[in-house]
Amino acid sequence: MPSERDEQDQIIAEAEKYLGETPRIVVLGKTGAGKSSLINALLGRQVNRVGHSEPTTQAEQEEAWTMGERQLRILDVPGFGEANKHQDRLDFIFRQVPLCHIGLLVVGAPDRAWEYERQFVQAVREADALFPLLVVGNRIDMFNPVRDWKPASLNLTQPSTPKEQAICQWGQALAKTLGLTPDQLLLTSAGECFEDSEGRFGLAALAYAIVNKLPAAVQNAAARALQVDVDKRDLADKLIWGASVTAAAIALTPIPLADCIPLAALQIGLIVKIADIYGKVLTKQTACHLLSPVAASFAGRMALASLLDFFPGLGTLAGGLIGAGIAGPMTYAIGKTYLEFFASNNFTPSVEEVRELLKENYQKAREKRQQMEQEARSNRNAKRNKKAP
Ligand SMILES: Nc1nc2c(ncn2[C@@H]2O[C@H](COP(=O)(O)OP(=O)(O)OP(=O)(O)O)[C@@H](O)[C@H]2O)c(=O)[nH]1
Ligand SMILES: [Mg+2]
Repeated sequence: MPSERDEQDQIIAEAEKYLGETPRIVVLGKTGAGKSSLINALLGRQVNRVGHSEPTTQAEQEEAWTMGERQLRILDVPGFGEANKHQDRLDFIFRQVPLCHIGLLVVGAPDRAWEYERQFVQAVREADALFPLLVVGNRIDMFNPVRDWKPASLNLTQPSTPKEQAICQWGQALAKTLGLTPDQLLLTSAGECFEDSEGRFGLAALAYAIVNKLPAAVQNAAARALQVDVDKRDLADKLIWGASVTAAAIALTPIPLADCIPLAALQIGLIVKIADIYGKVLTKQTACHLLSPVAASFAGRMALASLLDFFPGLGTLAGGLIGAGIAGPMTYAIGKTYLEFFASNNFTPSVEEVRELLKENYQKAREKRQQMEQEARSNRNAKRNKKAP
């Protein structure tokens, strides 16, 4: 029999996996497109070498941007399209794509030879139609007249100057060739060099688009690193929903109460992430303690009677099994409950406070049960279909 301590360690280790995820961005494109320059401009510091006349980034460089406990990883892949290395680079990129949360394909203006890019976008779509890919049309200051570069007054929504029109026409042609939706293409200038902060354009919009295309679980860390404001409640709600659907998915095959460690870990991870959105770094131990009245029951340490007290709906279950219909709403109620406390700056709610709000939220959560189960099933089917040859 594992001891309570073992069980708690196991829950924390599982939560660690869920929490340990760092946003990972892969940046790729032909040599000279401005990948390294864009990364430097986005992070506001020089992390990658920038070249002038020959391919500069020679080996894949992974840059971890750390702020306190939070991290963002950006992988700068050497330019593809160099004839003798093209296939090797593509092979490398395709090994990275499943490990990354988002890809940025940088195209340097005014280049119009987009065959490599077209093939690449198509190949990514075939490999994983849901992989978020943004295309960045960079170096837009280079359109004629080159000297006429006033990024502060550039209007690409209603282009009127010859330069604005040239930029927009190029962007439209690029989007058409690569088959992009309007939200997939961003037009930027990383500036002539790192010091050229006044020459930059579109970096804030790019950072915003990156954050919004990332999965909710890593959005907050990326938003911090890229200095993007997020709607806290909206992001927390997305996280809660995602975790509830995951919980429903875990429990699609009913699991014995005593065997619910992944579920508890997911919920601890959720609590830590919601606290993080509200600017509080909770250790997993603290989250575990906060959740102990609830989490402990999943690990079999609390009598079923007190679990029933928390989640009245459980009473209808035979044999002490947790199914998708309970696991989803439970997770939802837990998330919503702690969201309310954290949003009002209460990071140490009492057991009584938790009890009261949890019951209330669990009633509301049960109304969403079918939707959760449905989404869990369709996610499972989508995954199965993806795995099928
Ligand atoms: N005018 C202008 N120059 C840029 C811009 N972005 C990058 N550059 C310049 O273009 C050149 C190539 O930029 P890099 O950032 O090294 O390009 P890269 O895509 O990383 O190239 P590789 O490492 O060789 O794959 C450098 O001289 C940059 O200063 C831009 O938006 N405008
Ligand atoms: Mg480079």
